Amino acid sequence: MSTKRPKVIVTRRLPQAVETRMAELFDVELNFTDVAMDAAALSDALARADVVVPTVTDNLTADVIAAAGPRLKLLANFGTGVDHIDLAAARAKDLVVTNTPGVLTDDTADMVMALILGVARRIGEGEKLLRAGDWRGWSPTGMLGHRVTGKRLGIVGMGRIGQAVAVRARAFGCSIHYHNRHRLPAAAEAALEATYWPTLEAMLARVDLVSLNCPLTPETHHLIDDAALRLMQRHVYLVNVARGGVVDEASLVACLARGGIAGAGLDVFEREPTIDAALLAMPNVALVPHLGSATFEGRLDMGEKVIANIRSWADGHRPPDQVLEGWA
Ligand code: 8YV
Repeated sequence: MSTKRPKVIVTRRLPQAVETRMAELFDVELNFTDVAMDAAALSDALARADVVVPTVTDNLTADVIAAAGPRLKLLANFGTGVDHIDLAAARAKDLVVTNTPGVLTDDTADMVMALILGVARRIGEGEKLLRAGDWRGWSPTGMLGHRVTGKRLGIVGMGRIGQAVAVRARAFGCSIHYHNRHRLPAAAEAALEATYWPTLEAMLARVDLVSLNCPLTPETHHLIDDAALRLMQRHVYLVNVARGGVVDEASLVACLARGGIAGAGLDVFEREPTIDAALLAMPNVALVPHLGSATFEGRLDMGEKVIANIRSWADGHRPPDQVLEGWA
């Protein structure tokens, strides 16, 4: 057992109920300012705690982790993606890393559908028009979008979230295509009537909608680059709820500007919270600020998972959501 009442430092504000429960269970230090920690603040946290609870806004680089204090044993991430944590450095320090998979699957998949519909049916554009007081009334040719029913959806990354997107998209009448490192078991593929594409390139050239649902790893960094974008057909809508770094944003902007694809729905960006000015100006791009898992229910569930991970670690067990080598 590492310690009975571990010193836990939480880097951002969490839902009240989660913070209250943490205060009951742990010697917890909360961040009431909710200001994201810079490298110095993170280093200080890693120097003093047994457990740090980071989020996607904490850049836990190799240097920051290498300088962690001897007390630090666990990085209990509040979130599923751990691309902001240098896992090799964590391993070298014998740190356990945990995340919160499963509980944000449905919310994130819902956001994919919202963005597909948002960009294809021009919801943001329409709302902007109304709010600006510029709507002159219905017209037969006004603000036409594209039908989602019947389209071929290409899912890149067929894990939990990718499969949840497939379930939803089927209900909207889309046919499901996917590319993944591993092919799904035959039964899962049959249930989704999904077509597996061993190569991403071949799939990108054949689909109407693309949804990115893979984690960001060295292998998926800029997976959607200029060459990949040039394979897509001009009527394609690209949706990214994964990580900004999966897409080469500069190439995406250039592609949209030349009409290489019809539009994009983006929840994540390469340099959050900075958004490329060109994207902000494009009417055919639906933009939301990393809201994929942003539901009250989801955040409570994520907090529960973080607590369960810390508790089982403190009790000397392997935490249920330990991120193992080759996590992605
Ligand atoms: C979270 C996410 O809000 O869990 C993830 O990987 O991308 C988001 O939905 C965020 O990561 C919390 O740290």
